[in-house]
Amino acid sequence: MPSPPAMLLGGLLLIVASTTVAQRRGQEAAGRRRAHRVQHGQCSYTFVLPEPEPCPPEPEAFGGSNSLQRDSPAATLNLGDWPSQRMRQLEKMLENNTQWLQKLERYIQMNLRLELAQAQQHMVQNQTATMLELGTSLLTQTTAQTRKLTDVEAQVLNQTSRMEIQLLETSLSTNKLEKQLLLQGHELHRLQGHNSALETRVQALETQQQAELASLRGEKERLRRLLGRQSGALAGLERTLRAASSNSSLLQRQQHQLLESVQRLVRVMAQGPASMRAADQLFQDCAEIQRFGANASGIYTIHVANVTEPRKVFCDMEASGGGWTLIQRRENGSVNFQRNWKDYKQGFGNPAGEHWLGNEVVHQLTSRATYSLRVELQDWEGNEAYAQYEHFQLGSEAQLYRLSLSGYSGSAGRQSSLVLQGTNFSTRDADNDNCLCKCAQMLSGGWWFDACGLSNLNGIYYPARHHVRKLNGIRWHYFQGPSYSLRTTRMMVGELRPREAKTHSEERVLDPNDLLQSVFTL
Ligand SMILES: *[C@@H]1O[C@H](CO)[C@@H](O)[C@H](O)[C@H]1NC(C)=O
Ligand SMILES: *[C@@H]1O[C@H](CO)[C@@H](O)[C@H](O)[C@H]1NC(C)=O
Ligand SMILES: *[C@@H]1O[C@H](CO)[C@@H](O)[C@H](O)[C@H]1NC(C)=O
Ligand SMILES: *[C@@H]1O[C@H](CO)[C@@H](O)[C@H](O)[C@H]1NC(C)=O
Ligand SMILES: *[C@@H]1O[C@H](CO)[C@@H](O)[C@H](O)[C@H]1NC(C)=O
Ligand SMILES: *[C@@H]1O[C@H](CO)[C@@H](O)[C@H](O)[C@H]1NC(C)=O
Ligand SMILES: *[C@@H]1O[C@H](CO)[C@@H](O)[C@H](O)[C@H]1NC(C)=O
Ligand SMILES: *[C@@H]1O[C@H](CO)[C@@H](O)[C@H](O)[C@H]1NC(C)=O
Ligand SMILES: [Ca+2]
Repeated sequence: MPSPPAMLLGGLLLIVASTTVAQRRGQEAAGRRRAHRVQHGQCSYTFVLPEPEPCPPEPEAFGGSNSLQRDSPAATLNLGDWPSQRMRQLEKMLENNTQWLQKLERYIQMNLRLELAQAQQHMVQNQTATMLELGTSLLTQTTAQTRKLTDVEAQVLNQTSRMEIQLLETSLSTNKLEKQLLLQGHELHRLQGHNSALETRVQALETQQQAELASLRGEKERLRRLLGRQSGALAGLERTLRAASSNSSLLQRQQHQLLESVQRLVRVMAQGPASMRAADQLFQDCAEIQRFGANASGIYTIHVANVTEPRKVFCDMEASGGGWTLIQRRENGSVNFQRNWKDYKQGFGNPAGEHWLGNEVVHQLTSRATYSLRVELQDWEGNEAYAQYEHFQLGSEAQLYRLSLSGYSGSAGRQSSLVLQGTNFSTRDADNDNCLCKCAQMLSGGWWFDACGLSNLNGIYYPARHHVRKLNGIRWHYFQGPSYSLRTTRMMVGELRPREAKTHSEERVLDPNDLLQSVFTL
């Protein structure tokens, strides 16, 4: 690429060249020319300049070919008149031109050389600079590339190292696993060995156990037989035990009774030798109880011989010396006395109130000892009377509870209102009287009816103001007549004693009644 000074130089040369061409044409017309050659580097320039010789003017050709040449010579031409003058003029002009040209040439030559050298230097410098620039840019690019490359390399290295590390790790873990595998294999081998040893041991044990089992079975069989024998023995023992326990309950009862007896004995001992005899047996009647020490009227328990059940009775400890066992009482009509044979046999009512003790008990009682009978009566006017029989005895049921009385005394009439001997007992369902009729059904209750007799203390209880003219009421003929129904009656058995007997009983040391009662009711 040509530098600007070089181009300027080129342009100048072109002008010179064209000028030279125009002059040469003119010179050719004249006839002579001169060639100048300029060598610049590889390029060589040839200048063809006309020789400074006088030549006839050729206005048309001259003026039309070159403007630069037309300026001055044209004017001179217009003024010229002739050839000599003109020639000289032209010569001068030519000379001037030539000089000018020479000067120019020199100048150009000088300038050209300088410019060329400068251009050359510039170009070299520029090229060097560009080269340098290129070099630097290349260098920078190279360095950038190198940096990138190093980065990539580093990354690759990093990855490679990472992979290597991973590989290492995996190889390590693989190694470890291999080792573990090996160890486990060893362990397995060991265990297998152990196992086989154990198996043999187990087999040995099994055989041993089987042997033991067999022996145990034998033992078990033996034991079973033994067990059978023993259970038999046990059953026998159980039977004996049961019998023994029943015996023991029996013993307990006996012990209880013994204890009672002991308690009683202790009390008797405290009272002295007089009552020792009474403690030996259970009390048969109120007289015994009174002799034992009780002096208060009330309910006590008696045990009558040949009568299985103990009986509760009311004991009157005051009337006529006390010790009386009540066998009958009427007082307010609270108990029904219209009953059959069986009821009169067994007894009924409440010992504390109205009641009939029972023919059987009275029979048993009066069969074992001598008894007196005391009958107490009260009418509705408040009068009291009594009838006493020194001996009183009742036959058995087979004897129809036949009545035996003797030794009458009392305030209820000069005579007894009861037939003294041989009167049988009758109820509405047992007609044992001496009448063709049935006295029990006619006169109500159960009694020793004759035909039908002068008394019936088991008749219908009539309240106040209804008690007169009642044949089936509570009657005692020699007290209030044949049709007067009494208010209260009591029949009781005991022993008649003279008045002195009471002082004898007062000498005794007596226990509190409630304590005694609790003992007797056991
Ligand atoms: C040399 O290079 C500079 C810039 O680098 C430019 O301006 C100048 O024209 C150049 N000269 C030549 C002779 O190429
Ligand atoms: C030559 O040219 C110079 C100027 O370039 C001028 O002054 C001088 O008069 C000229 N001489 C002739 C003879 O034309
Ligand atoms: C690899 O490069 C990661 C980030 O990409 C870096 O954390 C790690 O330290 C490098 N490893 C090495 C070995 O240079
Ligand atoms: C139970 O006692 C009676 C006597 O009370 C006796 O004969 C009998 O052998 C006793 N029974 C046993 C199993 O001891
Ligand atoms: C009452 O018992 C005695 C024995 O204690 C006996 O001899 C008698 O026959 C019995 N009487 C009756 C009526 O059972
Ligand atoms: C009869 O007398 C008894 C004992 O005294 C008593 O319990 C009962 O309530 C009396 N009955 C009548 C109806 O008065
Ligand atoms: C009482 O009954 C007996 C029979 O047990 C009889 O022989 C006797 O005659 C009767 N007495 C009277 C007074 O009827
Ligand atoms: C009964 O005996 C007690 C003493 O134990 C005596 O105080 C009381 O008066 C007696 N009662 C009768 C009715 O005898
Ligand atoms: Ca009859």
